[in-house]
This record gives sequence, structure tokens and C-alpha cells, in this order.
Amino acid sequence: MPSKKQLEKTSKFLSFVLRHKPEAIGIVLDANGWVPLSELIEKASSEIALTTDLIEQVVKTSEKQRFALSTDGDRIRANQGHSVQVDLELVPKIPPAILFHGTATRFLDSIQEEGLRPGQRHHVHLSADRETAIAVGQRHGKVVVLEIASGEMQAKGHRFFQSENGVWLTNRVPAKFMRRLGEE
Ligand code: HQG
Repeated sequence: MPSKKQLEKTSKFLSFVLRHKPEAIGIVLDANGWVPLSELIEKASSEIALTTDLIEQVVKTSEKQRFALSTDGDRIRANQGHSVQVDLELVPKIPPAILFHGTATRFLDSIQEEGLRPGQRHHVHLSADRETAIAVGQRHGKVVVLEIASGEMQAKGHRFFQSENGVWLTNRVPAKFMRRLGEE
């Protein structure tokens, strides 16, 4: 069994190349974000020693289910969070009435003005529970949780998607659909 540290290091590396910088190791993702494991292992070898076993362990143990293997087990892709253009073939889905977004207090003025924007990613990321939103927001600073009227947004024509690992995604959230919850 690889150590926790080794799994984490590998997971970070995979996020980096499968979401953001495939060209850093000279791989090309296909239109849907997939890359053959054999190619990934070979091209990554100057940076990190990967094996099929290690990658499978990372996929299996990722608490957020960050990656998926193809049904035949030959290819891998990141489930969400990309900054490179890939088509994850997401199908619009009706969201729960309320979703949450955790962010940092320092972003609030700008969010109030522009609404939530995807930034470097394809979509704004939302979660079904407050706890996840708090954890996500804490990465950026003093956390604040926004409650999003996703049901109302959907009724007004905004489309929602759910990634394979359960994260809710939408293109943007205008300020009128959000309400600030107490700071944590
Ligand atoms: C903020 C992690 C100013 C937004 C998590 C966020 C998530 C604005 C930051 C996933 C803004 C972007 C995504 C505006 C949004 N003005 N700031 N108009 N609109 N923002 O990291 O949602 O570990 O790109 O509030 O678990 O924090 O990578 O997005 O604070 O699911 O698998 O701009 O990343 O997953 O930050 O996190 P991010 P996020 P992984």
C-alpha cells in the first residue's frame, strides 16, 4: 500500500496535469478530458514515478472522487475543476431548491457586484451541504457561506449540472439569487 503522503502527492500531480497543464508533461487530453494511463505514466516519468496500481489507489481513495477511470480501466480523467477546455458531457439536472457556496470575506464586495463567476474553472462550484461549502471557502481565507436560491434560478432558465463526484455546477450566479449566512 502506498503511504497517505504518496497518495496525496500523486493526487496533486494528477490534478495539475489532468485539469490545468497537460502540456507540462507533453500529454494531450482528448475532447472529453481522457488520457491513456500508459501514456500518462510514461510521460510523467521524468517528474514522478507512477504505476497503474498507484493511480488506481489514488482514484479509489480520493475522498472527493476527483478522478475517474474509463470502464475498461485504460484511461483516466479528472471529474471536474478543469481550467483547460474539455467537454465532460454533463447533462443538465434539476438542482435542490438551495445550494451553498463557500468563499472568503475579502471576495464579498466583488461578488456582490458581479455575482459568482467561474474564474479559471469552467463553472461556479456549489455544494448541497454547508459543511462542504465551509471547507471550500476556508481555502481562500476567512470563510463566509452563501446560500444560493438554485431552485429559483433553475425556474428562471439557469442550467445546473452535477459532476460525477457530486459537485453542483452552473455558469454564473447573479447576486440577487444569493444570501449571506453568518460568518463561521
Ligand atoms: C471566488 C475544490 C471575486 C469564489 C473545492 C472562490 C471546489 C469571486 C474563488 C472546487 C467572484 C474561486 C472549486 C467574483 C467567485 N469576485 N471572487 N465575482 N466569483 N469568486 O478555487 O469554488 O480540491 O476556483 O467564491 O472543493 O473555491 O480542487 O473555486 O472563492 O469543489 O477538487 O473566487 O475546488 O475542489 O476559487 O473551489 P476556486 P472554489 P478540489
